[in-house]
Amino acid sequence: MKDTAKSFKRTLVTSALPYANGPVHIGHLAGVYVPADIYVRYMRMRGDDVLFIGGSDEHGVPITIRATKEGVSPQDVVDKYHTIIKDSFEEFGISFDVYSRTSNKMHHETASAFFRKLYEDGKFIEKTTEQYYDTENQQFLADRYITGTCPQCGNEKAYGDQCEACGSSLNATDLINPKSTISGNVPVLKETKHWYLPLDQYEGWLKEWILDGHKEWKSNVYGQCKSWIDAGLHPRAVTRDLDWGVKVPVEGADGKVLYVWFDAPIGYISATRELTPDWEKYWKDEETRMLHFIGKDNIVFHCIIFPAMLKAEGSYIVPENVPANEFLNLEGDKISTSRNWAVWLHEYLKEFPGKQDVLRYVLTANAPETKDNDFTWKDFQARNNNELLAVFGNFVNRTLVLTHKYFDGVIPEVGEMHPEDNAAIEELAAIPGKITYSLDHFRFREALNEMMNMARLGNKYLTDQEPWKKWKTDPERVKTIMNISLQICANLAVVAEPFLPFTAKKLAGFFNLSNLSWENAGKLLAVAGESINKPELLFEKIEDAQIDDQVNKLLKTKEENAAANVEVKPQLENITFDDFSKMDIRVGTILEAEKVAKTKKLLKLLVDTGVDKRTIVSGIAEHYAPEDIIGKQVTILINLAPRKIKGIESAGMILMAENHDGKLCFVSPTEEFSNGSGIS
Ligand code: B3M
Ligand code: ZN
Repeated sequence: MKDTAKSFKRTLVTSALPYANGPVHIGHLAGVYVPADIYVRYMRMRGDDVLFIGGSDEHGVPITIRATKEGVSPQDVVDKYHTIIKDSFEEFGISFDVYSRTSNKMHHETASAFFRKLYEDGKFIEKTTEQYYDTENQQFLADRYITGTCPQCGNEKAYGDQCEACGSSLNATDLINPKSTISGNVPVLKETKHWYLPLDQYEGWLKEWILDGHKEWKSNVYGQCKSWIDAGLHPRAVTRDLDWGVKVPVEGADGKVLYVWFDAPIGYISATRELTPDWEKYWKDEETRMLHFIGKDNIVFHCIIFPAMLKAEGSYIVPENVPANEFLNLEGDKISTSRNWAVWLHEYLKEFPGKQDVLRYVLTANAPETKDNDFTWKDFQARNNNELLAVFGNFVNRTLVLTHKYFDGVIPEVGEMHPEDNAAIEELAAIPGKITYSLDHFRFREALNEMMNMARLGNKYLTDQEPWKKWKTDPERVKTIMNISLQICANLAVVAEPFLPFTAKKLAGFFNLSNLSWENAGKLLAVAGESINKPELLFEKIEDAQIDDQVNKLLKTKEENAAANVEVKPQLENITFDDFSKMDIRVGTILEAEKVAKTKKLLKLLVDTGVDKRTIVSGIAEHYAPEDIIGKQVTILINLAPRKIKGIESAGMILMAENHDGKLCFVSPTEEFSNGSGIS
């Protein structure tokens, strides 16, 4: 990779704008905001000129669908979730320089002006085409208002603009078996005019810029771009027939708004404008390095469509890198807002107060950097108890407590250095460079592991040197041991800052260190003769009960989803009364029951039908034990033609109700009835 840090004057970091249609969850955090925040904190510590841009994406169909569902206006929806998202990011320590929103005036103006510029420069194609229309709701069906089968991968739940299963970007008219998500109806085609960005015209430039020029991009990102470009690009509509969004600012566009993926990335520009009058420096100067932190489902928009827009406009820079992540799953299942299968940030903050860094740690240690990964509550607990607490916390605590015990909290002088002391100092000095290397390559897991290696180094050094055994006999030696341990602690305050900012702040407070700078990492920061403050614990044990609560909460969600997902089969074709009266259904009693040998499902029953006593074979062995059903009254279709099942002649059928999960139960009279009673 190029040594980008040197050839640029400043860095603009953008992080995907979350849709304000729900709160933020751990998938968003692990994929986008935690790595972006680590990176920005690291750059700030290096003294680099960096801006960190965030905001809520408040347009698009996800918002209006949510509004309909909650029975409120789209503005109500975005007001509610923007506030929840913004507050929870802040409490979690995501250190945006600005967290804006796309429903504000600045954004509408910026996005409108951008569109107009392209319009006036003749960069769009104006086309009247047939688009899907829901006649019942009298509305065109854009994006998530329409679903159907993806022509690329066969996923039956692809949206009108994108298939989330294979990542393809689609036009609604590409879908097979399209269906309106509003009414469930099959839509009709109706003519409408839209503006298209001819992506095909940018193919050559994109090839050169990405495929030839950015081979250092992460392989998942580069690979997606390549398959897009290789497949051939097509003009893409950038307007929609919807009423929620940025109005299309040209004549003859009543009732039309900008496509959400046209306006949302411009939100990065609007937010920068909102932050500083100097915004153009960050967007229009080749010496700015722009980085987009996003999840994998956003790659095409940030690597192909937005860059083509910026290129078409003409005065903007394009991203230098797009370190997109794969997805984080939760307990083996895809995270989903609509299925409430998530760990929501605002809930986590309430349920684990003061434990921001634990989640930041776990999400980074487990980050889906090169492949999808899984978050489990057990792993969360283990990483806290066995890593943060047992290694990092334990080392710092022992060092500070012993310093207070032996030296009244005053940092002792170093005496004669032993080889193990020199080795520890050398190792300490080498770690920041390794973290730097990993962060410069957007390898956050690796960087975090190096940070933890510093804590491991300290923990091992202290354990091996056993100052508690030497205090009585060799206090001079203990001074050196404690000095070196304190150097490692103070350094942890520096290198932990990007990853665990709350912990780093506490640690720095013990040493009265201020203005932590990356330049100092690896140096001897604890000054002999200075006092350290009273220690407090950095991490606490997370108990099984807390984890059980979280797991139970998820189990409850699973049950609720299962109940809500009960699919009731549609009614069969009508029959006549004559058809019905052909069925002779009677009350009967089970007299004998036994399992049919070598089968899993079958019971052989002897039943008293009132008419006779007969054998019926029934597929209920997985639902009833033979001994439990003797004497049970049931209903029986007695004139079903007899047939042989496993060599046994079965004369009739016991009627059963079947639940959505396949569970069977008898349909019995609610009080004792005489055998042979008819059912009509
Ligand atoms: N709101 C999509 C998403 O949350 C979208 C990102 C916009 S970034 C400009 O996946
Ligand atoms: Zn697909």
